[in-house]
Amino acid sequence: MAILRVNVAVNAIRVVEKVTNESLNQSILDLKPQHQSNNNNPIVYPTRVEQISWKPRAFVYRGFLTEEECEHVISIAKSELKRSAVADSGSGESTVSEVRTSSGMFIPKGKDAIISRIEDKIAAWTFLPKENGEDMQVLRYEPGEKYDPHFDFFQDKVNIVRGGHRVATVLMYLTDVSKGGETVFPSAEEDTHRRISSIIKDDTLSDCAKRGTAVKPKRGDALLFFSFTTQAKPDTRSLHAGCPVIEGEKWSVTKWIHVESFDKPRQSSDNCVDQNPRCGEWAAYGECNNNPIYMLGSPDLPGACRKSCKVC
Ligand SMILES: O=C(O)CCC(=O)C(=O)O
Repeated sequence: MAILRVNVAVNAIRVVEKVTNESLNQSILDLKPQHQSNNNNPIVYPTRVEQISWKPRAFVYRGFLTEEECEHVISIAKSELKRSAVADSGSGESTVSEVRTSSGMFIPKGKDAIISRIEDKIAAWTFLPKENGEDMQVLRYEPGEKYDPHFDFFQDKVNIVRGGHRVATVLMYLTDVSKGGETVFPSAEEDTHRRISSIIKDDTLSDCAKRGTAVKPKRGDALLFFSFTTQAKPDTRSLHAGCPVIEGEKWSVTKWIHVESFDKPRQSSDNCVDQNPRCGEWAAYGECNNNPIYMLGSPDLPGACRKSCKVC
């Protein structure tokens, strides 16, 4: 009798173990990375993000894009590539230059469901509104092609009219590159330990990449960096370059994100109207004095609440 009771108890434990293991397996399955939840809201996984620098603020998200998304972006761009251009720092005009020798094209925002999904994912990761982003730019670099060190914030007054400055950049790698093609930040504040250990760990880095904090292109990975400091000043440490590709081909896609909506053009500065319905309330709280750049504007850009701040 006693043996029977023990057997019953052992079997009961086995049943509990089986149920527990099955539900554990089930919950592990549920935790497997998915890029899209069932209700179409994008999911981002903070644990896949590594901070690579604090000055400038730069982060890499491993496996941000799926294989399907990488292939889709390349297939849209392939037949439409043209030689890349740069913005002239005085006039803001787009000009072809030896500084940047890749080919590229722009994909209109929300072109199809996959592009929209990528844009939703970028907004969810960066916490920056989708409407502040430009159309994505696809780039292809063949061996020898590169983008010399430059800033993503504008130095001219023309390009900031729409959406204000570019505050952040998300650069997504669509292919691995056998050699070269790294994105490098030559002025990043040195974390010597990290720099040395990454060079020792990775002797495949090109000489160009060894001149700063570098990210090696890996299909699906995304690099986010900010061109402004936390004090809202252009961050000169955000200087960055696309190192020459030495072997293979590099495909990437860039999303530049502005401080304000890129979709809704700002009213002209002659127009004395508030840009936000809450301007009156903010002005009453003293925001015209406390937050003058946003409320009143700067020499480059009119503020959003000029009417309520009584400066027009
Ligand atoms: O290709 C790269 O790694 C850099 C690209 C870049 O700097 C840009 O598109 O602004």
